Amino acid sequence: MMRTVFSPDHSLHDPQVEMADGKLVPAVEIPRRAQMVLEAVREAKFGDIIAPDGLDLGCIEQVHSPDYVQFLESFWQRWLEAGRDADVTDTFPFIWPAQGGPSGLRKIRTRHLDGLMGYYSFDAGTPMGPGTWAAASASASVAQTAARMVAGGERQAFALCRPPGHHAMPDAYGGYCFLNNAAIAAQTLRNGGAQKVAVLDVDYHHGNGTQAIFYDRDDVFFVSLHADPMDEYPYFLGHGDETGAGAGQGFNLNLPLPPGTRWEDYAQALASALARIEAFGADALVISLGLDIYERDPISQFKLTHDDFTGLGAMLGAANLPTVVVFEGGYAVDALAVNAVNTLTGFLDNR
Ligand code: SP5
Ligand code: ZN
Repeated sequence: MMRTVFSPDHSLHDPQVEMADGKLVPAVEIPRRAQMVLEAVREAKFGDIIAPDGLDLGCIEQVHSPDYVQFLESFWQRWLEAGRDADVTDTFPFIWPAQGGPSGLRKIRTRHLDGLMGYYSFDAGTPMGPGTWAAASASASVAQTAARMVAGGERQAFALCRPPGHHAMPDAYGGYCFLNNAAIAAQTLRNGGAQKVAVLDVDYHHGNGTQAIFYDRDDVFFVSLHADPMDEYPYFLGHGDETGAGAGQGFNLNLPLPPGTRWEDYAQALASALARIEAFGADALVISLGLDIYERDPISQFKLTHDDFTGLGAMLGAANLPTVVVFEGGYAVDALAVNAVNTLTGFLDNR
């Protein structure tokens, strides 16, 4: 049995276009993604589908800066107050503080909205619109509710989050992510009594936000399998030599894999990730479940088949830890249903 937490408010984040390859192209992180997964888990009868409880803002501010959260919450009002077009569906930052130079990086919170958008973002590929905060905060509350269920004794729960979260930094959005749902789930488990939490990220892209949030902490072990950032987004984090800092030294593990990776090699890396999590002695597990490792994902280059997701779920279930599964990426929309159901079926069959 596995209950699913879901909020229909995800559909309030409804991007139409995104910037990619020098063009405005149809957005891929769209409401239909969550609808497909919802219908699939309903038909699979894994367990009840329940609504989230209210948002615990205090917990969110344990992983994101309060001023960033305030920026997200007030963004659309600021957009309108700045006299911008109220009919715009998608906004994009276009200027960032430069990284280098003799005086180093100056991050300044400007009065002007364009400066603020650059201050609180790290890419131009993440449309933000009028309903983004409503959807992102609902998505975070979905993660919190699922984590509270597991902290309260349920063996596993599925947080059907949208928008996704694992790229969201302590104080910056990007990669279609605004609030880091997996980090919020891990923090909720910590607040609920778990001493050691592992976050295992199997999305195609490195979970740069989750890594950054926990990089100097030894109570949350972040482990990620992803396309080598030498070849793939998010490029600037996710390399194998990033192992944590300060008290967190040794509590970050990146396992970059080449684009084109198939299940056989993927499963081998996953086995070593799970062995490291076992050695860590986690009390609970958060899985960042990106279904963009699928062979026909439109923006990704791993080669997992429908059947491979059953094997993925089986290996995750066999870790035999209290687990919050958090939905992340996956853009082959019509394949999300079978890939999600196969993963969760494999998981539940191996508990
Ligand atoms: C949560 C998640 O999976 N976020 C992914 C964000 C990826 N953003 C960058 C996508 C760039 C895609 N370029 C594809 C080129 C195909 N012509
Ligand atoms: Zn991804």
